[in-house]
Amino acid sequence: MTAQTESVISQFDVIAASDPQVAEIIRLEQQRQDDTLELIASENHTSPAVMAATGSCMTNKYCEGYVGKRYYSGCALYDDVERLAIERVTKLFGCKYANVQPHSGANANTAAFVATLEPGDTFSSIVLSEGGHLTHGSPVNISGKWFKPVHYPLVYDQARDDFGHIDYDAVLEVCKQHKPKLLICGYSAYPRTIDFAKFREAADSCGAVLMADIAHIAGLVAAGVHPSPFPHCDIVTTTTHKTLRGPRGGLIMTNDEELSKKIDRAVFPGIQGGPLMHVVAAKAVAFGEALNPGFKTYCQKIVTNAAALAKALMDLGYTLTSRGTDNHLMVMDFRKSHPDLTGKIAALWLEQAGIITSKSTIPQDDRSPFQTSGVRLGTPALTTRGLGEADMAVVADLIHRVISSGGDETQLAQILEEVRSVAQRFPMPH
Ligand code: DSN
Repeated sequence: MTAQTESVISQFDVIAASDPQVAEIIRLEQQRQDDTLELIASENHTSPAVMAATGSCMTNKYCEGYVGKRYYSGCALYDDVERLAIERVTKLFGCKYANVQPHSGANANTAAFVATLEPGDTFSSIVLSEGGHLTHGSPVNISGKWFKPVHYPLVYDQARDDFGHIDYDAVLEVCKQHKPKLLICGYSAYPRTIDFAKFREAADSCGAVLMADIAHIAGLVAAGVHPSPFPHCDIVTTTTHKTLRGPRGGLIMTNDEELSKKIDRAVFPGIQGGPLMHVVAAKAVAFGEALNPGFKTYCQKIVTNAAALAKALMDLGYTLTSRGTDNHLMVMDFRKSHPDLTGKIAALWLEQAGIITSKSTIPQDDRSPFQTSGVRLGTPALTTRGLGEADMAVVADLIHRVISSGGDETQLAQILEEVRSVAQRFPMPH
């Protein structure tokens, strides 16, 4: 029995004694996680220590304000843990200032907007359907309702018949023409390395604040496996629960003292009230874990696993956007190999076989975000469980058999059994 399973069982016993209904749901969820292969690029399995901190007594306290400046009594230990989280994360990313209070990546991004823009101001980003994020100007999000997005395009690579790479010339052109006050780089479904220096040049051409949303690649950046947005970017936002392997939450970093003050005011009292201090404590634990030398090796494995999975899928005849990956994720584009298959249906079949993914629009997709023509895959969670490069060929083969089954229930049930036995060979981390 792993430490994670033991800790879940002891927490489970406490919950079961008081609320059997909720305990049963949690037990089934642990079983689901144990028995399936998690390939959602934005998900991971945290350590038992991160989960224990999240479930600790630090959930009981109100701590509006910041270290040494709280609105409630009894916050001294919360100051200690928030200070520790800040010290660790600034060391981890090599920057001067950090706000560890955003409840989520979406809140971190909204706070960055509030800190740098007035309602109606123009900013630039990639559109959600091409790999951007809801909070980068979607018309249904506050970023698109209150501010004016101008989206820069991906470039068409004729030789590869592909739209998978950022068009850095177009970014510069958009900046010169529209003069955004904020330029955003960093994405949710972009499999390639981001050239932050090129974004700096574009931002400087119009005096824009340059913001990197590294939610997906934060762990890789911290480990030095992806180039750092520092010193090029003015503001760096991220989540803490993806490749960084911490608790669910957000984070904002900068090297600029004035910006850091604006960011602090934007987070609290601008858009949030009391911080989730149990989560701040868990962030401190996760940042401590990421400072360990083993984290670099882990992130290197995430990337080599992704490269191996991408190669295996392409060898099986699948098309990936940008024709591969440099980081932890890849997007399967079914339009050529399976023109009638939507991402929605593919993700459903995969789930029936115990392989958990997310449907994804692909650049130039003519299907809606509810249907999509692709599926996004990532290797952080599999790598956490200890799967290696050789196992990626097995995973690719399982995916291929699911897609080739055409949704046949009998075949999917057989594959589910095989997935379970693969998953059981790789118990949760401890
Ligand atoms: N929902 C996250 C993702 O899947 O990429 C982004 O917030």
